[in-house]
Amino acid sequence: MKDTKQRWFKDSKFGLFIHWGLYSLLAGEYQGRKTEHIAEWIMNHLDIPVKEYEKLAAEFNPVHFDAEYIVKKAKSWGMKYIVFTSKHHDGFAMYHSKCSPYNIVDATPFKRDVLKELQLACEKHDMRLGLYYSQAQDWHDPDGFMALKDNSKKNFQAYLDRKCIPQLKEILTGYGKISLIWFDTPMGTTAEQSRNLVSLVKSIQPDCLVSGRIGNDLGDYMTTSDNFIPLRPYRGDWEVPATLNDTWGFNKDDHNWKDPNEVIRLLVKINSRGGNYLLNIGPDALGRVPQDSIRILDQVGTYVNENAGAIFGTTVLAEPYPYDLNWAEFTHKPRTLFIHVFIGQKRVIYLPNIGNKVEKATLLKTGEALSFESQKDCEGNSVIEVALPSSLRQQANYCVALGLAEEGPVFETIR
Ligand code: FHN
Repeated sequence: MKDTKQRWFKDSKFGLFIHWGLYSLLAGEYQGRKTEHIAEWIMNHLDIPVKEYEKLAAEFNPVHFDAEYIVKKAKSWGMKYIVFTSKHHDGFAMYHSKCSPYNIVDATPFKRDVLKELQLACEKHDMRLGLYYSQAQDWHDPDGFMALKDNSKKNFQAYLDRKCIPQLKEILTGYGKISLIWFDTPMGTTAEQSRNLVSLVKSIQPDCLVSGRIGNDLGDYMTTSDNFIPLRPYRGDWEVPATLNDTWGFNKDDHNWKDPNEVIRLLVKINSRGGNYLLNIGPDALGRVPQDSIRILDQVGTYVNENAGAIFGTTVLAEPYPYDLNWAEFTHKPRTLFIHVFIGQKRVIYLPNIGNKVEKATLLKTGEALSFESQKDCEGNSVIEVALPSSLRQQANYCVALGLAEEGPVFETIR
């Protein structure tokens, strides 16, 4: 079990991942060939030579990038931290790096340090900033790893010394307080190398967290597989990195957007099992956030804001509800059980095996008291039945709070 020992991470529940880089310019297609994979991997999957890929920098001019817009949006969606790709696997620094000219200020006509802009916007709006840094894969450096290719001749330590470590020092010293370094795909990183990177981070910013993807089990918290949610509650600190469609970097052909209702449900499911949901946006070549992402997240944000009390500050239940429901998820605070209802057309909420005395029931977003009955069913199980007002019958996505008499177990086991 991993434990960051940091309250902010445990309490965050919801964060914004931003994948943005030169690959956003290609948007999933290079010289008439389309990638079938995640768009930020296009250089690797389509075998674009380094010298050719480098030329993209001269075209990268994202004049619509607006850090403050993004930060304010994230805030309005109820997100508590942002993780931005300071350097992805393609090796291109999205900040003004002094140790590699292959960066957004020196190599593009845009010449703006977008990380600095993001830092200032985060500070202004009281948003935590984390930085993704691809420590092992670097497809631009001859000694950086490249998945799916032969790495046997590479001197990985030389790459670490020449680029990775100096760049980490830059992002940890030049951009204010960094709450998290989001390492990724450790591949052949040795335990000693992972340890050294962790020590480096902590020596510069002792409170900065390190993601589970540093490798060798040295992260401060557990990072799940992309878009995968643990089946059971996990008591340590953890996070699910997730997409809104099927790519991280912008792909003009990927319209497989998740339904906002599904995203709400995933958020609550992750939170109820004790994790944070780090949900991605992939701005395009001009720095615009796809309208579909905004549309989905605006709806999710409405749910989060209306039901913030059932999301933030919640703790994992000692025992999950003993039945598998397709219409609800539960979160919990001492003496309160929150029932998040995801389908409409319900007349009552009927739940067997609530093993704690229910003292009151309220509709969370309005505070309206709801009438309820506690009884025993024919099998002797405790049952709670909450009457829903007719105004709710056409609605999905609302939360009912049950006030409980005791701090003890919430549910009865099935007999
Ligand atoms: O290869 C990366 C991928 O491009 C993306 O950054 C995700 C985010 O979790 N991490 C890696 C794959 O797991």
